[in-house]
Amino acid sequence: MLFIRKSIHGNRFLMVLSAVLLCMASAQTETPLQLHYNSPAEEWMTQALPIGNGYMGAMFFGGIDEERIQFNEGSLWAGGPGSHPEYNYGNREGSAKYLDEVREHIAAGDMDKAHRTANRRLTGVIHKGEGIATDFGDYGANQTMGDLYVEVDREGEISQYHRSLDLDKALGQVSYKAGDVEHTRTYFASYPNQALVYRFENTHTDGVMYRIRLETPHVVKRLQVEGNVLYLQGHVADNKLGFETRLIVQSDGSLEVDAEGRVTVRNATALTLYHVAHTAYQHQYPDYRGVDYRAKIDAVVARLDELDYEEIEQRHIADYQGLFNRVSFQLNDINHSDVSTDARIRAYNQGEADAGLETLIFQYARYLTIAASRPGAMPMHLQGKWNESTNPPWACDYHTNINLQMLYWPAEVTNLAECHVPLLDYTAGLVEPGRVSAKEHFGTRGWIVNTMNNPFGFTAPGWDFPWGFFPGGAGWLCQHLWEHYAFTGDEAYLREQAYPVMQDAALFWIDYLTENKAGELVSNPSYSPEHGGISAGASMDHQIAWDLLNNCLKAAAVLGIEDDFTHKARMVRDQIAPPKVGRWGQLQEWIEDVDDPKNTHRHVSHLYALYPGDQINVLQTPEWAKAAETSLNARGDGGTGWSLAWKINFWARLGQGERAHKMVRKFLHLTGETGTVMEQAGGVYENLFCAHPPFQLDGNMGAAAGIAEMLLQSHGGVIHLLPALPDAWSSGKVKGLVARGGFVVDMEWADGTLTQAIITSTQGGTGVVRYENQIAMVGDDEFNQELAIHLEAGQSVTLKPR
Ligand code: FUC
Repeated sequence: MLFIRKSIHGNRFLMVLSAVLLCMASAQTETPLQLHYNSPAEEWMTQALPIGNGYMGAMFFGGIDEERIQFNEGSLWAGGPGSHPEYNYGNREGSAKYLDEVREHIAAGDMDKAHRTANRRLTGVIHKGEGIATDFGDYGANQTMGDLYVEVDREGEISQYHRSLDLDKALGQVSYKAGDVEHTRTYFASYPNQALVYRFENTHTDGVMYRIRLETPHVVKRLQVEGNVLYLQGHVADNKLGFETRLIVQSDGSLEVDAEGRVTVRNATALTLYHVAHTAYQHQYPDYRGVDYRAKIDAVVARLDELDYEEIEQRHIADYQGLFNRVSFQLNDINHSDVSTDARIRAYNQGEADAGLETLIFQYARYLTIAASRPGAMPMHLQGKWNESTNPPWACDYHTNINLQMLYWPAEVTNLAECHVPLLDYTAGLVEPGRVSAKEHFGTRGWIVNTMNNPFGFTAPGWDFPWGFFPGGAGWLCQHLWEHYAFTGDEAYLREQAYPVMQDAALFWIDYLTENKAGELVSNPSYSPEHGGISAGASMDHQIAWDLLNNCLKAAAVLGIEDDFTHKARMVRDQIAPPKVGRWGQLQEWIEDVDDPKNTHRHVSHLYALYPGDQINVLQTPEWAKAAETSLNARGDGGTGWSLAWKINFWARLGQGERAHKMVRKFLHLTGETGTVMEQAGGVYENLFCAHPPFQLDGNMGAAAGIAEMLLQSHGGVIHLLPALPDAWSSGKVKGLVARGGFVVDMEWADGTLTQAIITSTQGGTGVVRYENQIAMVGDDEFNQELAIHLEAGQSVTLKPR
């Protein structure tokens, strides 16, 4: 148990000193990386600021008379086992027997009938009913855990208000003066201590009064204060998933509690709240329960008890900077970091150049990744770890037809491989339920997951087509397993965890693909994600299947495996319908040449092979790359937040820096739209969260991946330096980006030309480095566009341009 401290002021000097020392030690950024504002947040989605420790997320508003901190724990979901007696992981038993009928209608050219039959027979199933509070029946939805309110007493006028999120140290801060009294608040989320920490301080000689209460929309079993600990225990109404949130109150003031579980702290000059939460959820099919969350919280609290505030804060900063400081990125000279972030975005939208805002959005995505995805925690959902609703748009779930994967696009290249782990672990957990869905819905071996996935093993197709049909989700997730190896070189991981999961996903495609009249293997029936009608088949399926089999073969080669599976995988890969160029020079979205050149749909699924896949690239498959460009031009430069972000990556892969930069500018368009708009309204909010709209974190991550892709690419066996540098980024430096093969790349450039590149190998190995205007090793005068490098682990090479 932690005791209320009498005085904590003595440690302030130490705290400031240690912060200064830490800052000097890390001094990696030249200008502060900060989001900052001159007023409190009024709106959760667009203005409040996020902190997170991987497990928990919280949004603080910085209200003056009352602070609101909305909080989440990533495993609190409605739906799944227990929510409805017939919950069956979405599966419609025996659905696969209708596949032939659908195929017959397609063969007869009756696409309407094919779609109607598919929509009646092949869809997954949800159950609605009494006691189910979300729109998604027993599929459920991610849940807010609740809100913490802290009322703050004040006298006098408010002045000098400032609210910020510091990305260098992952600290939220609020400061203002009430009359002559200075108030400051600090918010952070500690991964090493598994707690959220909020600290309120003031300079009033007698201290002020703070009043604390917790609220939750869930069933409350206990809301009680014991000593200085506030307990809130409850469960989600429909599935009875238990949880506890615990708040430890420390202050130099006097503490009173009331029967409603409110705590009043009087005459306090400092108040520190340690906030811990866990649930009974366990990622284990079929029950998804089993964590003793109260014991877990006890253990966390016992560890907190051994440290004081300063130590906890320092441990947090050291842990965070251990990841964050791996990459630094500066552009040009102009920097507007002193302007409040909202005003800064507005000026940028008026056409002002602000490369610092572009580096900020890049680093913000890295901050958000660290805050929302740490080993042991759930992967990021549509809003990362921040959701204030019990019935959020799209269930705030795991969408695997772009969104979940995009959330992790920057993880490896921006040197946060550890943060990728929650997705990789989660994917492994989908195999068991996914096998049942593959068998019931497609009559195949292997595992699948479709468009929408909850954490309770819902791997069946969605409950309506076209949107619900997407067995390609599994193969796409497996790309992440392979990429984790490609960047880290972790062979044990590849052998034990990745390869078996990839291989099992490949079995689905080996069984499902059918030969068409042209002798090509096709996905029949299929739909291109959320776009167009039923087909035989959709190009994205073919590209994902090709990519998955190709990655399986690369993995098998690394692991020295050559067996019946690799033999079959090779045959199937080589027979899959390749990308096709259609009647107006476009890359076809379907095997049927039916693309509409006027269509500007947000999904650009048929360009998967260009990014994130690598079946198409400018150097090796220029005709397909040209067709992809034609398609991309037709789709236009608009879109939802994630769609704009995807287009940054496409243009970067096409080597077109100006166009990629145009998409960066479009992505940073400030929108006030918070409702669901499906087309052409994407951008960001004042808090720099991506607006689909509504808020979706995927676009933040996709944009950061795209920015990285403009600076460094490493697909297709080539480490390409500055492949898509726009004029607006004429001078700059970036350190710590990672290329496949485990090469860490530091680059500097001026006047649009590379001045130096240092490449360090983390694993030892060979690579080919490319720079369009030719490079040579320092000390060597043989300049070439491509240069082979051989490095031992830990060894570096310095390259210079011609
Ligand atoms: C897919 C997209 C939508 C949205 C949703 C969460 O359905 O088509 O645009 O991003 O996921």
